[in-house]
Amino acid sequence: MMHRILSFLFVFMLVAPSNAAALPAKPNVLFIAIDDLRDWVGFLGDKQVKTPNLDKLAARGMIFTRSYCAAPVCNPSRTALMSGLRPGASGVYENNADWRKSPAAKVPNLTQHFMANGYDVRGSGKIYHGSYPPPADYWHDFSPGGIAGDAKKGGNKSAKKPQDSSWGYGNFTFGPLATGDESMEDYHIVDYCLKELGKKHDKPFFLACGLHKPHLTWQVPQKYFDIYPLDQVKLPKVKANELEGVPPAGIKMAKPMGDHKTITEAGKWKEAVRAYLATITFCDAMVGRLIDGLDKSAYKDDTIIVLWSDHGWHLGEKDHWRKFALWEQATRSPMLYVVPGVTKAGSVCNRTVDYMSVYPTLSDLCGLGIPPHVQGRSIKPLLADANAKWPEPAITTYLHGNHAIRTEKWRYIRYENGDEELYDHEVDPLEWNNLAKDAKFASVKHDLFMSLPKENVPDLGKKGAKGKE
Ligand SMILES: [Ca+2]
Repeated sequence: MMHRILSFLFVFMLVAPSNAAALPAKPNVLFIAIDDLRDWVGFLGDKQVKTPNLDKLAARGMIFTRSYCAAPVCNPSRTALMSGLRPGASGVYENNADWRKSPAAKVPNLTQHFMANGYDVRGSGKIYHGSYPPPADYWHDFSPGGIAGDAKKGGNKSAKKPQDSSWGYGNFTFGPLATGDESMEDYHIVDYCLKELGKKHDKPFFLACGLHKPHLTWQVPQKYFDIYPLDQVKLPKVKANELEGVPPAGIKMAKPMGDHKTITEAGKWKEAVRAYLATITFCDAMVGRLIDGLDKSAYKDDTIIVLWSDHGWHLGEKDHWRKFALWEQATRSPMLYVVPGVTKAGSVCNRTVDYMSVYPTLSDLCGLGIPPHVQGRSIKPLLADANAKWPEPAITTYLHGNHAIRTEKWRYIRYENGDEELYDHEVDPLEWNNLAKDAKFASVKHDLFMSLPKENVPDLGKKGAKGKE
């Protein structure tokens, strides 16, 4: 019997993934933040997009099929993740609120917590929202535009002169560029990180890489557009009346007479989707460069990789575009972890998690302790066992007093004015059938209602200004 067990163990050790090695006491952290990437990645089952590098990375660790932002907008999402305070606790609900003057700046943020615990903390690119860079003492070193990018006045992320085939209005501009990858700011942000990975580090490091794409504008080199011939591009699945059953507060968020009207009347829906796909694949290539660099470095086996995108994106579902809403498309975004000695290669977790978990999880994995102000919960038990018990819903907040609660079965949206939506994801993954008014679901709704955040501090945003995207 013992012989058989030993044989089994021996075979298991032979086939076990490389991350079966133990988690080091002070692992390094490679923290990859992506901007505006919705659930259109191969590893979450999208059949159209090409994300070979992200898929390869995902296969090394654990993906989350139900991961959600704390807020469906850059500034509040990132503020919540980095500070550990939900929007309802910080008062940062939109891009118009300077988080540096909010309670979120009065608690140790994630990078400060790592600095206080002996880590060398560096980064480049978009980690916090661009309008409100954190004070210099949040990092040992930080380069907003990456190597070479910083040297150019104001970086080089602004819209480039597009080719004739481009189209757009405001920052909603897309089209191929005649230039190469090196013309993109993200290229230089990755370069910064590659340089750090190539150095000898005496202390454990926390290295943050904040990529700007696929945020608008969707202007990337031509080769990424060439991957998606226009006549083969598929639009998201929508029904004839997408806003049927959506209450007034939801319609107000959808703004059907805004982007949707402009884009559909111009006949640009398909081209817009193509440009988003192209920009995602550019982002994927940048992640590929970064991970290749890690794999060639001395830190391949003792570095935790976490990758997350700050929120999702609508491409016409609910007659809505961009983020700024509480439905599945705006709130769901990819998250994955590769943790040596903890995650098994190719594992999939279907529990509902939101990004308030990132701060406590990284602190937990690195043995730093979790500061008492942090509102999320460590998902280390899930990283070790995808099926571990997890009673928490994912919670997303947009503007003051509006929240979405996501469980494995339900999405419940409660707006500040009392309007409600309830969707059963087992039968209605596209959220077409609002059940909130059906008396049959009163007790379901009540249970979900009890999970709503109790704290809704006043909005610190500048009145009448939405803030820069
Ligand atoms: Ca964003």
